[in-house]
Amino acid sequence: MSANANIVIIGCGISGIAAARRLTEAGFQRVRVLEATARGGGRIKTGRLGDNIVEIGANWIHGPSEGNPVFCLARQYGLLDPEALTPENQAMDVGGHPPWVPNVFSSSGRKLNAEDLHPGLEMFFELMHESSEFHSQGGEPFASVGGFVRSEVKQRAAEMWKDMDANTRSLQLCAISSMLKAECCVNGTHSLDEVGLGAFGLYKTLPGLDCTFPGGYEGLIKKLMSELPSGSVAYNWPVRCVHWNNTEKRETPVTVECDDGEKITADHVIVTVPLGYLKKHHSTLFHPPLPLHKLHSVQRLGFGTNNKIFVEFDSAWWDADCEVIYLLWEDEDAMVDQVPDVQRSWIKKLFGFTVLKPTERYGHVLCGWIAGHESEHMETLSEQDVTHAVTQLIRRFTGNPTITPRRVLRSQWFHDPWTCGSYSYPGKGCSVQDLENMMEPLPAEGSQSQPLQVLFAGEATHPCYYSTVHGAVLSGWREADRLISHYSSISPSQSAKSKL
Ligand code: 6YU
Repeated sequence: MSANANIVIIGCGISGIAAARRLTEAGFQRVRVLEATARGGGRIKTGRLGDNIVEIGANWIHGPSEGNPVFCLARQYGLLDPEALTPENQAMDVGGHPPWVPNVFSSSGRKLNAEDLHPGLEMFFELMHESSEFHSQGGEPFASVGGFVRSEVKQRAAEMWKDMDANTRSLQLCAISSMLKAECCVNGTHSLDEVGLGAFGLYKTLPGLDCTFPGGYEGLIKKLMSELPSGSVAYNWPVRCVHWNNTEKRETPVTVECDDGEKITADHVIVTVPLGYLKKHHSTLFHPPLPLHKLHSVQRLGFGTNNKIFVEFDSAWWDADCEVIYLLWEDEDAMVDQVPDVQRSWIKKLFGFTVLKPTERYGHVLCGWIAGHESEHMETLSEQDVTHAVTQLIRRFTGNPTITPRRVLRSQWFHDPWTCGSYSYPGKGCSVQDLENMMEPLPAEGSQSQPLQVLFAGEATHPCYYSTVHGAVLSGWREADRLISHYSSISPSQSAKSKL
């Protein structure tokens, strides 16, 4: 093992932190993390809304059970509520869709009976399940999940709902529009028409009912970082370009050029920047440029926006047991997940709210969810404009013109220059090969140059847990392990010679 290998990690999100910890624990002594911003954690970011702790970025541990490294770390550090630790919670297998208690309000100011929407919701979830069963085999009937769902609903509704009265039927279709918008948030995409049907099933869920961090997700970052050697992270240190395959200095094949012009030489660089950043800056971030097959995968994979709008009230206007509020527009029976005029009606893209629980901890706080270009437009508006739009929306749907939020706070992930969106999804035409290309180190296998010069981690490089915190952690460990096994497979004499 060469403790002397000089390793630079770009990005101090959880994947970079996971890689740095694994390497330092294995005895590597020259590991440096370069982070563009003034903080660690990246898309794990805890903020405040008045006295409340709120998550600006990642919210839940998806599938908190033994197979989830985030759950295991959080448990080890004592960061979870006792309820999340129970065997019952870990055993619940909800396939990515927690069975939340809903309240439904419609655009004519009525509170609907959620039971009345059962046929529409049942059909929708059945189709989402079917969408995940194509497994990139080719020959799938539609290119996108959106195309498949719409077409199937039309066919099945004609048969199964033929005896339903027109109003009830229309309401089912409006509910499906609302669910499509919710699914855009889950997938971090503008529209399900952009999510590839063949690759949709690549995403795997873990058992366990999603749980949160009572003290904030960033508590996990603090714990993990406290175990890194002091001084290993350089903040406010954006990287401009990774020069790999250096020909003149063969003993240090990579030079990392920073924004201030400083050049850092390295044996290996682990790139963990978000896919959104990579899509925008790949041409300047790598010299020589990324190989074409890798670039095409960067382009084919999707990276969209999902934002939150937290709203605090003096009292609840939803039921005490309610966990999610769906907003159903009565003019949306065409199964739409995009609005026709983004500037004027962006707020129609907000599918609804999740309720922050338990009430004793948070008071009356909702989290609104909005994805896509409408969400990107929302980011450009002033806080007053967003507050006004949300207030009008809630007054309209509840039919109560006096409801007034106490505080509002929104996230702005698309305009974050180091993230450029929220998280990745498989775009149309994507396959498992694209995710494999994403994680392939440079230079490609078989090259005569020094191996493992540039490695790639981060959520968008995980083959089945992309878009999640646990996917990011596992990707960081994977690339650290790649280097660890590289050095353990070369003989000590070779290793020492190459480092002296
Ligand atoms: C999860 C959840 N969650 C909500 C929202 C967001 C995300 N996720 P990082 O970006 O963290 O780090 C990179 C660093 O690099 C960063 O610090 C940069 O500043 C730095 N950098 C960039 N350029 C640089 C340069 N040039 N030089 C130096 N440094 C540079 N995940 O598990 N549970 O509830 C949510 C959610 C609003 C925005 C989420 C959630 C995603 C995670 O936050 C994310 O994956 C990881 O934090 C990424 O870590 P990283 O290290 O890779 O990058 C059925 C089905 C369909 C499939 N999808 C379903 C899954 C649902 C996903 N759920 C998301 C939901 C929410 C609500």
